[in-house]
Amino acid sequence: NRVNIPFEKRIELSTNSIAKQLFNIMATKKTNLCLSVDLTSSTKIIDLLEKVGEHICLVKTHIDIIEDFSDNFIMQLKQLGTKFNFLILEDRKFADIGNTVSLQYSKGIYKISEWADCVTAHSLSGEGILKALNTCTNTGSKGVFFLAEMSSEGNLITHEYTEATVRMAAKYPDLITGFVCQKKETFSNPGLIQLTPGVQLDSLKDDFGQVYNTPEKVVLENGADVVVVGRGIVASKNPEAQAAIYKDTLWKCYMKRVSG
Ligand code: BMP
Repeated sequence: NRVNIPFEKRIELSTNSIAKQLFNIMATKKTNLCLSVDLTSSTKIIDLLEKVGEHICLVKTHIDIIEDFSDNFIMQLKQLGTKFNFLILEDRKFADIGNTVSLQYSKGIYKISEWADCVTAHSLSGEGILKALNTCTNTGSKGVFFLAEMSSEGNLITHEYTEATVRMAAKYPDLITGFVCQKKETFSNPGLIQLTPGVQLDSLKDDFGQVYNTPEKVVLENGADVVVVGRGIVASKNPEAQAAIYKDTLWKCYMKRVSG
């Protein structure tokens, strides 16, 4: 069962270079925390990452919510990634036809393909989206977290949709880093990474349908490898201390999972 195999061993089972890097970072830094920096000010994001960079393996951005976006911000973000050894996931949730996605990925103001180690994409529009992301010219290695399930209540993803998404991903072993999903049964390939959002220690939901689970539930029961925390850290009074708490709690759950 993939969830009982330690990250070190899963490195060699990966066929995507970003998945290999991420497993490696998690094993070395002993953290499976992904911080979702859903802030609208680039200076606030940089300040926050200076404080919590040591605790995270991955930072997840929504680049289109930033009000003072600049190329300098990207430069600083990349520098922090190198300094603290974390990767960058742009949570763009591409969902259009392949041709449009290839433009959204590499052009416009954000030029996502130039700086994001990996991106998220929906399977809704079909395989063309993966073809497009796969052929886009990009200097380094790249990865895709494919949306197989969502955390929000009332979402329209069915069991059949999830299964078809996992089958679609299997055709692109070089490109797929893993799945954004909620359950351990969703996929079995130990070379792929389960990225699970919807985690908070102090809250069960928000006002817009987000559903939160505890670290224990998502890591031990539901098979999350990398756990996404946004407001649980970002909106707390002391993000630095909170990030350390989430990191320790999540890592303990992971250790329990692989040793038990
Ligand atoms: P928060 O922990 O503040 O609820 O943030 C969760 C983050 O994860 C958001 O950036 C959201 O876009 C993302 N997300 C999610 O909440 N559920 C999903 O199913 C997929 C996501 O990417």
